[in-house]
Amino acid sequence: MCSRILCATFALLCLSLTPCHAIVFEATADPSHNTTAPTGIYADSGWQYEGTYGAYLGTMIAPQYFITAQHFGTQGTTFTHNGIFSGGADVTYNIDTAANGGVGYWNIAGTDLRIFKIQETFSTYAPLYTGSSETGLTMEVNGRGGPRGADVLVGGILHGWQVTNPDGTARWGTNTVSGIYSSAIGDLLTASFSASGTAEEATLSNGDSGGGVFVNDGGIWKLAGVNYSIDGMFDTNNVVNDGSDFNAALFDRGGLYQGSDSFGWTLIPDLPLDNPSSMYASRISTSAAAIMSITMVPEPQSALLVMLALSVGLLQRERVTRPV
Ligand SMILES: [Ca+2]
Ligand SMILES: [Ca+2]
Ligand SMILES: [Ca+2]
Repeated sequence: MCSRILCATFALLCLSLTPCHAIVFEATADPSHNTTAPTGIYADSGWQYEGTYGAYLGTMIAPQYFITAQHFGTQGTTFTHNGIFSGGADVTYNIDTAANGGVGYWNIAGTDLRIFKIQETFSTYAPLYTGSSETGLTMEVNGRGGPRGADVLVGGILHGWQVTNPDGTARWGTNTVSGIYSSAIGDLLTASFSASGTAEEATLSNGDSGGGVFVNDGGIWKLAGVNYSIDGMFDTNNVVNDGSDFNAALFDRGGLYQGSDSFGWTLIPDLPLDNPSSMYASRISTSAAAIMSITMVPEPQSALLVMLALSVGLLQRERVTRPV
């Protein structure tokens, strides 16, 4: 769980976005749904690159690096590629706490992204999505937050479900990237919680932060985002401090108030067309260069090759320019 102070800080920056918030499914309330590796068209769609970092998830992105979110703070000194993700035994790696001059991690400036280095070497890691065409792509999303909670009714009609406290169980779901939202903490991928969406339509809940969002780029699933937040909060009234506000996954926000007791409430009109709530994930592509400047350290072997090539070049130049 992130601290209330950090949550408040981010709420200020992001206005209506509520950070630190599991995968909630549109089609089922079953808490054991999608708690094992995806199969069929979603086989190997990203789940295999996830691992646990404290109470949260991170994604392996290079032989010695994983990426996660900043806003929940540091979560200990290990990262585990659990058997549920790998299909094998749990393997726990030790974080290099002296990395980056003793900081112990790298923050990608202007974003919620954070990179850690491990002392050992991962057996697998995710490719990064570096294009700019995420919108409209099918996405797979992973998290360890709470399952679907109580019904949210407007005039007796179901509009979605409240989110619950994290249960620590990793789940995967799917959605479609609906757009890019430029925020104070960088570009965010958005995806709406659609009543008639993807086969495993899902959105985020409390505790899903840090999990990876993957898109299918011409048949290859690549890391395109890191879970950050959801729309919220919601209320059935605009009376402040009566404790009636809640966080929710809504396929229709119509008829509910959105906002907060601190910053005020806005009534969302209840129209015939659904107006779903969205999830937000820190966009990888706009930070890909910054990420790779940290993770793409030259291998000793290729450095040696560069040096060899350089000396050959120097010798040749010397030979050419030497008067005879
Ligand atoms: Ca959707
Ligand atoms: Ca209220
Ligand atoms: Ca409606």
